[in-house]
Amino acid sequence: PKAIHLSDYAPPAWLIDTVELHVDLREDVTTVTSRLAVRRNPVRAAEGPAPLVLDGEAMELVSVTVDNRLLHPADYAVTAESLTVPRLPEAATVEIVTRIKPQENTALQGLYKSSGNYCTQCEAEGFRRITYFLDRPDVMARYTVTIEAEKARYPVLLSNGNLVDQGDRLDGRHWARWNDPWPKPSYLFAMVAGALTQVEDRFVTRSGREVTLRIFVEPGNEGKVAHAMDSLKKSMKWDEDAYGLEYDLDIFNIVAVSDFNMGAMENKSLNVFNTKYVLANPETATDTDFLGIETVVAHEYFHNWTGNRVTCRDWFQLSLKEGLTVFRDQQFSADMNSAPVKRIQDVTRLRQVQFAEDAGPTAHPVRPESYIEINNFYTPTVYEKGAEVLRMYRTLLGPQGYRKGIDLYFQRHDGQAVTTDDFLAAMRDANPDAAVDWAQFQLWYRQAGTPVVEADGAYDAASRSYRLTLRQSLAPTPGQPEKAPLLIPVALGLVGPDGADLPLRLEGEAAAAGSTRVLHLTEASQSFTFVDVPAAPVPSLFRGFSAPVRLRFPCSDAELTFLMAKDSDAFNRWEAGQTLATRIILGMVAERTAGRAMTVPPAFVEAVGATLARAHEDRSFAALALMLPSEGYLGQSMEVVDPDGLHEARETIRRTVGSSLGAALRRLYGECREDGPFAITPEAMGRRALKNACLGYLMAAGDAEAAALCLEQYRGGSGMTDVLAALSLIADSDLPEREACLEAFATRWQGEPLVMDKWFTVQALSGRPDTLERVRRLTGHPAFSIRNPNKVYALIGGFTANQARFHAADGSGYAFLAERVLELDGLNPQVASRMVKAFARWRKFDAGRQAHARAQLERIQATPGLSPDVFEIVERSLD
Ligand code: DPP
Ligand code: ZN
Repeated sequence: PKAIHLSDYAPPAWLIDTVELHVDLREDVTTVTSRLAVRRNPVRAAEGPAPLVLDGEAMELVSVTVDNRLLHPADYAVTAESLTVPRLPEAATVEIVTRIKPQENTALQGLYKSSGNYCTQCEAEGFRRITYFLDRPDVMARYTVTIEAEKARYPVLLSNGNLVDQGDRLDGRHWARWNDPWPKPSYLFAMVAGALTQVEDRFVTRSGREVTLRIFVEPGNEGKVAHAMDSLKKSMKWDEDAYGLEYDLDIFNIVAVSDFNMGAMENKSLNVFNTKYVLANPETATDTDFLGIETVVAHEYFHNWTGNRVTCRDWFQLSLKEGLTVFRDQQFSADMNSAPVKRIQDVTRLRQVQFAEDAGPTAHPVRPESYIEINNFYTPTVYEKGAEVLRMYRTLLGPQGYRKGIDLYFQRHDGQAVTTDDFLAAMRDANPDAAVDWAQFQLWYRQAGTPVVEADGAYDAASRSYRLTLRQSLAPTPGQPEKAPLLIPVALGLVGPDGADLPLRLEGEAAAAGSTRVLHLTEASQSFTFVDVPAAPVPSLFRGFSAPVRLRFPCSDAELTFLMAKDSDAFNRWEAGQTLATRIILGMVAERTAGRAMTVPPAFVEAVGATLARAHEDRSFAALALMLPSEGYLGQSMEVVDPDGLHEARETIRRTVGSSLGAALRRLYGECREDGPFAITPEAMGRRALKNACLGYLMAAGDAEAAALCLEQYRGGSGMTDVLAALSLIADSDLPEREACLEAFATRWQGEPLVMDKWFTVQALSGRPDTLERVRRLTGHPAFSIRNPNKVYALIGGFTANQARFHAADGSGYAFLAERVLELDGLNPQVASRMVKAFARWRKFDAGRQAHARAQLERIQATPGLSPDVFEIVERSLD
């Protein structure tokens, strides 16, 4: 497989103005007839007449016709990846007939079958598995699509845009024709044919357009779409209010399918969703699921402007639409729920997965420079770090400056395929007075890795001044040995002895400005002196996590406890607790390594006690404050990751807190029990989260009373959030009821695939020593299928997230994963590649584990016929 480089980008030699697609669906074979109106791209005219080279793979070519003249096979050339038609006039109508077998498509890219229904996934390069095409995002065409199928089996026929005509044939078949008036790249094409039921609603846009909203699901699931529909309407309204963006067609359709590689897909007016992000009721879905649905429905809807109306020039620009759209869905969810809680959740995820990516062999910039397989670049860096870059624009320009930039971006680029540089230029040009070095800011797109910021502060009582020194550094990443300093927005406050924010006046300024302000760290090392500081402050740095960096600040445990209680910035109150917990857990691991007993400092237990005492102020926040950093995230702070030490230390803290604060935890648990009807509101979700956090500590302490509470919650729980929280604790325990509970759950929910996914995950995440054995056994369970991505993510993905068990010292976890990757690669390379990424951190572990991991990576590498997807990740990992 060959690498593709950003620096090789050239505009297409040909353009396609219109596509008329006819798709004839039959059980044995599907025939696709595609009529393309092509013309030479004027911007490439100087180079002389280039042949028309279309992308295409995994299909059979039947015929090629140019301007109604059937070509002889000698008149064109076909390879495994392309069709070349030489000697065309300036413009032509090219008709291509191909045959495909969607029923045998296990890769779930292009046209495939899920639960007997036809659906498509074309991003990034799936359209070339349906017909030959210029399958690149800078070729935008108008589509007219006719779908023909047997009416009884496939009563519903959908594509993008508007239904313009339909009819029945005499032989029991029927057809429907759809036209999409908006030019679009092929990756946004979609079609669906199947036996689906629909739930309908409507939304009136602010300028009065009536939009019909439909969600299509398999019969029987109609009762589980209300939350998704509600989320869609909220998203449509929010985008009008927050960004001034309205929907632009009369129909918006969502189809839920159970076999889907990603979460969902933003095809123009025909979003295709993984059922996981559509179906929910309180019996089957957790609060996390409800929030996930709200976010993903919004995300895909928001793509209609950020992605569809303005799309990417090439796939190196993926973050142009994904980073921006993730940022938009984060803003939306923050507005619908609690902003600080949402921020804490987003940062937790960023650190857990993106910081890990940045620190390993697959590190890449937000705008990558090269790839072998684009599917490998739908990453936390492109998505989540990309969203942080958007957030930094807003932090630097303020809400109004940011909005001006967004408005200019749409004014300039509506209908175009553009780059992250174009986006930056719009932000810059809309804010000519902003004191931002844009060339330096652009480095956030170009440099991989997580910057480290070291801070140091000194208070001088005599001059009443506080001097803050910040130093930034960025370690080398693959292909980038040298790094330049970044423009890092540092939102900070100075907290006075009574907990109030002190006024912030920098030396040389006339007056103080606010209680939080944004400093621009632009140099490798820079000092800032604040004057008129009445007493020694505790600095609160990177409020709201104002930049995606790792902060090192040598403050005392007492200062952290102070910030936990007093900081006016909710994010930093949480952050102080996390920093303290991290420090203590790492200290305990060091004690264990030195052969000493691990002890939990009483001050830490006291700090947790104080959090419990304040918990009623904001229960969702308290639940997050009680959450210890994950073992995976803690591992990122160790020179050599010690998975067993981390697991034991973390469990020891949980046990100690559970037994020392048992009474308070039980009281709080009782207070949080539902006293009204079940509700999906931030308030009710906060109650449940806090209650389950308390239950977790109580179970860790292992007393009989806690076990009884947990079993009672499992058996009598109203709603999946409580049932699953209890089941996870049971699955992690030695309770004699354990097996019976797990079995009862599977019996109860065997007809609900999404609930069975949870059942697989709780077992895969169990800290028990027999977890791998159980996971192996579960791969043979009737509800498991290696062909269903959700099942793979739930069981295999769950297991690789279980640091202590996956990284077992004997290499058994690695061997298991390698077997599954090889099994998957022949079926679904995209999913196989996602799984193989779990090896990427292998060099962070000790020599013994490294040897085991290397052996498995080499075993995969040596396997003939590897997909480019897995090949690329393995190559990088071994590099
Ligand atoms: N389906 C993916 C997303 O919406 C890729 N566009 O992010
Ligand atoms: Zn997206």
